[in-house]
Amino acid sequence: MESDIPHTIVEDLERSSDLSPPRLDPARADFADAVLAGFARKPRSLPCRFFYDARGSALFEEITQLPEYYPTRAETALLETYGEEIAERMGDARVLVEFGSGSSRKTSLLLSALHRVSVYVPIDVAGESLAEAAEWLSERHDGLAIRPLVADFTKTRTLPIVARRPKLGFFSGSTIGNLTHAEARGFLVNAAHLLGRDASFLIGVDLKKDPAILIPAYNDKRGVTAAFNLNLLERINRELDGDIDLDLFAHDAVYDGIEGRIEMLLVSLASQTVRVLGRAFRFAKGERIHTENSHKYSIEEFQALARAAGWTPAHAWTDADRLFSLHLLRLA
Ligand code: AVJ
Repeated sequence: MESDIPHTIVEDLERSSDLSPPRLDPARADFADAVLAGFARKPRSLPCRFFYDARGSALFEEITQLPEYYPTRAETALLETYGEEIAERMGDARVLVEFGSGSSRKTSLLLSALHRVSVYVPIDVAGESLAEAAEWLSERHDGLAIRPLVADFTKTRTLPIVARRPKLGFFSGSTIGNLTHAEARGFLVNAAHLLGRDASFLIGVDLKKDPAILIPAYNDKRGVTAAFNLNLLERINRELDGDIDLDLFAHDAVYDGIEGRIEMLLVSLASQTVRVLGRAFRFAKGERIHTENSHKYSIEEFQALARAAGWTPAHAWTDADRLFSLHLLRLA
């Protein structure tokens, strides 16, 4: 049978008799498709959205406490220092929509300053942490209506509450850095549609800086980021009948100065064959699996990207060490 599947992959697959994946629930089917496609592709890759199962979300919360990982502390300090000024400039909307909300811990700071907001719409793929965050917030913000949306924020086309305008958007933690520049632009264009005319959008953006600061932030001494990255392989073993030997893969984080991004990788420490849902994939020693991009921007670069997506940069706040920035964008 002549096919356009490259020879090496046919070899990989030949050892597995049945090509059709077993019947899986939608969430696992999505994960299975991404893993089987990612392992069949060269270079190999796995989408970073699959970091956030319950264990991954817990490990990320641990990362935010690490001495090397400055983004969360820097952004929280900016919200604490400029919260009132930010709220004033954001205007008196009633609805706050947050993309990739995670634990919503920083959101509480913003909500405390946004006195008129009565409806909060957190969007996140991690259903468990979304529910936990909603409960945590409702204990702290009386009368706030919370409408969680379990979804991939890059694919969200409608919101649970459409009527009310203007809306405020919040995208924290520099999660926009996970997207390529083209994807980030597409996301900002889509967010404009979702938030509607007269919207204001507050976005956290990690700033370009010395790789000597960036690389340890993604490869900490205690190995928490390594565990966060390797958890992707553990998840394959847990959910997709994988037989991956975790000791035969290592975490790595490199800085690509041309693209201006950190790349997280899993490196095969041996020539080996791993199985996922009965399919075998051969890895050479030193072969890498790409698991995450974390793009860094200068203030000007991010403002140019926002303009290209139809937003008007209204203001930007940075900390004294220029580690992190918060951008207020408006939609005319
Ligand atoms: C949650 C996506 C913003 O890219 O800095 C932390 C995730 N990856 N350590 C980031 C992450 C490795 C984080 N974001």
